[in-house]
Amino acid sequence: MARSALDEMSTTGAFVRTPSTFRNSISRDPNSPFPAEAGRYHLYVSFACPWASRCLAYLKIKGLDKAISFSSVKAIWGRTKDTDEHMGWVFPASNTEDPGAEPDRLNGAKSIRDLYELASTNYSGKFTVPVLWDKKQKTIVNNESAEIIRMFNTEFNDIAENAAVDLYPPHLQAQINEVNDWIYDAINNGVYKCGFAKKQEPYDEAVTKLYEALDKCEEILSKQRYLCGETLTEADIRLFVTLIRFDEVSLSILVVVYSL
Ligand SMILES: N[C@@H](CCC(=O)N[C@@H](CS)C(=O)NCC(=O)O)C(=O)O
Repeated sequence: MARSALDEMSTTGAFVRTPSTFRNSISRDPNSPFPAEAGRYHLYVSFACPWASRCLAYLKIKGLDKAISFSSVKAIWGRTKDTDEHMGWVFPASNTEDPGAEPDRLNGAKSIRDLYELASTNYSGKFTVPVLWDKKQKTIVNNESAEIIRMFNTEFNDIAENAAVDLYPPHLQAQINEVNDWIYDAINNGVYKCGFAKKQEPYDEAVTKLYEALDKCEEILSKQRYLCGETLTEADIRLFVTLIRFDEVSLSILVVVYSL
């Protein structure tokens, strides 16, 4: 079982992502296990992470940043425990140690790994961000950004400041799903397939696909304002957060790989 992205390797040296584990849903139904309530949930992110930043973008766009608190880990991985060699996301000891990063005031965790171990005693997967945390049940609700953004889009509309904004409107859902599919494979996950490839061949394959997909985006966006027409949708947010940190993430992967 992979303990970090650095372990997610096929025998051919290609990066193969494992699915997220915590897949509960927040619901607008007050009787559900995780009801949408102001002040109850916390979003743990890394500003370096495009998946986490999707969720952060939604907090701002939907006007949910007062109802759902958030905090960021340090930009660069560190040792998560003194007792083993695992490297991952860690919190700073003070507000001034790393720009934007804050100590974990909610749970006193030293690392994202600590949060997964608080939520589950037998968890054996990766310790990824984003983490959507329930302060009441002291557990992880969901750690899959694609699902978190859908919940933020619809389930909090009774408390969202911008409830009318719908980034996944029914009439565009089929088109959004279709665009998401190729952009996920070639760009969102594609940059990881490039960054974490251990052999030349899977790297070459991923990088070719990545630049072909970027050209396809360029072609679409030279004819229309957004990926699915004239309105901003989920597909644009998912592309934008990967593009905006294209160079920075490549650089931080290099730093991690060379520091191991
Ligand atoms: N499927 C997850 C992926 C999240 C993910 O891969 N996050 C990376 C950072 S960009 C991470 O935290 N990696 C930690 C690790 O590999 O140990 C999602 O979209 O929420």
